[in-house]
Amino acid sequence: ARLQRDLREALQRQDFALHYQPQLALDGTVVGVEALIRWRLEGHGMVSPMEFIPLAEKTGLILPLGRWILHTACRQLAAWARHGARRHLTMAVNVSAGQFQQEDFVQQVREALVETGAPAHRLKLELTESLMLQQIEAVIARMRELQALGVQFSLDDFGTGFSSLAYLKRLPLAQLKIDQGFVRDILEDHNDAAIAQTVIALGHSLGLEVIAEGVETEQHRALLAQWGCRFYQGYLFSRPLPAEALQDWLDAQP
Ligand code: G
Ligand code: G
Ligand code: MN
Ligand code: NA
Repeated sequence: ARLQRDLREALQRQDFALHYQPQLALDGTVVGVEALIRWRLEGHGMVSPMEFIPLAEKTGLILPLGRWILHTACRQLAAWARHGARRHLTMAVNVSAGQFQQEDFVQQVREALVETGAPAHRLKLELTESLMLQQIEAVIARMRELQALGVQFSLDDFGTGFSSLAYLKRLPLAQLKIDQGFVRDILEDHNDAAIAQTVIALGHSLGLEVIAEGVETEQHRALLAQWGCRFYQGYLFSRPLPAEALQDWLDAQP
């Protein structure tokens, strides 16, 4: 109840920030970023989105919050589109199941794109497997509506859900994201190594891009590269950064 009130107040004050974590291709070029929401609550420190996103969904506050996230990410994307050297960068935005299922979600995305002038084809929505536990036909229909706008999709945390592989080929996805839980232990754990290799092969055989998240060391990157993974995200390259720090980080790239 306390946190709920704090969340409501934080929304009014727009006390949130988006941080951006770089995503890199095999050759080290930056291809885009993932937007990750941050909330600093006075007298408490950072509150994890794993804590307040579910609360926001339960209370309906996800509506205005989700709108803010989309607009803020799209505003940044639009700024890059006008900036010669950064015009190719993509913006990945996490969308929780409850958010995706709001009746006016497609309209929210359309508005964010129109109002900011962001290029739709550089916006990538990260969906989770939990969404696939819902009415799959309705989910696919909605994805197609968004796809018609030009928006792309990544399946986040892949391998952690309970869903079957049967839906995978039916979803209009551009990308699979190997969950960091599998990436973390690939150097020591044969099972996780096998899973990571399988996800890479599976994604590619379905014509999807595969990105590994949670890449923390050069050994991890090299092993994933050996298995054919072409996109990377993780502390090895950069933590999620505030917009200003990200600009500096991008400027410092070769
Ligand atoms: O960045 P961090 O590790 O704190 O994120 C924790 C979890 O919160 C991740 O699962 C991430 O997908 C989720 N998350 C982060 N930012 C957002 C956001 O803007 N919207 C939604 N729906 N989830 C987010
Ligand atoms: O669930 P999702 O993939 O959206 O959340 C990504 C989360 O992983 C974010 O909270 C982000 O801060 C975190 N993260 C990003 N890179 C790394 C990494 O290299 N190591 C670890 N442990 N966490 C990471
Ligand atoms: Mn994500
Ligand atoms: Na993930």
